[in-house]
Amino acid sequence: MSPKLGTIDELPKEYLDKLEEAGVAPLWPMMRNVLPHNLPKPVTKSGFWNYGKVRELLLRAGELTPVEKAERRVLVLSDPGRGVGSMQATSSIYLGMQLLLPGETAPAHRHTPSAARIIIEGEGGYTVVNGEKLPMEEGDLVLTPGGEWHDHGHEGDKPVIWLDALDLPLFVYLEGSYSEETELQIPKNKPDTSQLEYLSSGLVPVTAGKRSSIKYPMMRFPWAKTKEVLEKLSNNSSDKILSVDYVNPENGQSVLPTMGFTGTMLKKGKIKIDKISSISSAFHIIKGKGETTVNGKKITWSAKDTFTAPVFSQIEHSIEENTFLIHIHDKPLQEKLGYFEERSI
Ligand code: 1HN
Repeated sequence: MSPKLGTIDELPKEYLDKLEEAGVAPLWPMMRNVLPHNLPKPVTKSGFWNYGKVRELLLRAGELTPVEKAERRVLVLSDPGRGVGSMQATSSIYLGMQLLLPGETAPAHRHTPSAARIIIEGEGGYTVVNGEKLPMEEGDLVLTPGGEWHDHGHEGDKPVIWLDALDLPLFVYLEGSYSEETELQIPKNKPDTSQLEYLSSGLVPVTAGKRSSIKYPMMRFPWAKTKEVLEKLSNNSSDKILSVDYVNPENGQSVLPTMGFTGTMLKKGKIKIDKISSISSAFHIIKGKGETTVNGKKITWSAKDTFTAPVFSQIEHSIEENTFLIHIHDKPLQEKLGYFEERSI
């Protein structure tokens, strides 16, 4: 056992005043706050957002605030550990729900943080990324990586709602977050690569690798394909959890530098995750029904709901109906920093 460290109270007032004046502070009373023994002490608490509730409030925002006044009409999903208004859902992940009404557009901009969207509801929405027009269908994962111009539009006749996930908290922390604006992009004659060039894993266009100037070859990952793969895997396995990572089809790396996305099927029954890990997570339910216990707190969820788990959470599922979800996490960031860790429990 290491000794208990000294506290501020043990130091004379006259000395503390001199420290303050000199712009310095003793480390030892603060040391354990930043370096707790054995495991981090996350500020983040598990959060849960019922889609029906957020949807209603978002539709109200559609009546109260024209899109021109919002630029992005979003309700932010704040980490309960930091309080409502906090622009983060976990230590590294920002989440928001965005509404676009028929005929509306959200202007083109680009920024240093990377974003991905999971489409929750509605038809006819699209995102243009660097001139590539990407249809947004329910369950699709659509990327707008850092530094790439993007705008949104809506050609359908009912509201479109999606979940935004950004690595914004990191960029804010690094004081590196900023954006630039431009005119709405006119889609170039550049078809959606998910419907043309990257139709099959293992088969990539011969231009692959030769286009090193293209950092993000594929920006849209249709849900229909993820679902098909998970169902096929499930039919050939007795595993209760089937998972596929979304990767850059040219190099197998995560689709974005810091955020990872994993499509997961959870089969009916009880599933205890037998590991804890250093990643922080958000889970967006595409389809299904069940309960998840995160660090002892029970969350009852169904399709279109979203919940989070801080780093090193203990997670148990009780699945009522076979479930499909997209797991958003920060494993790519942690691997790059060299500290990703899993521990058996
Ligand atoms: C952003 O660019 C979008 O493009 C949505 O739809 C949410 C939250 C913070 C910063 C940028 C979008 C955002 C955002």
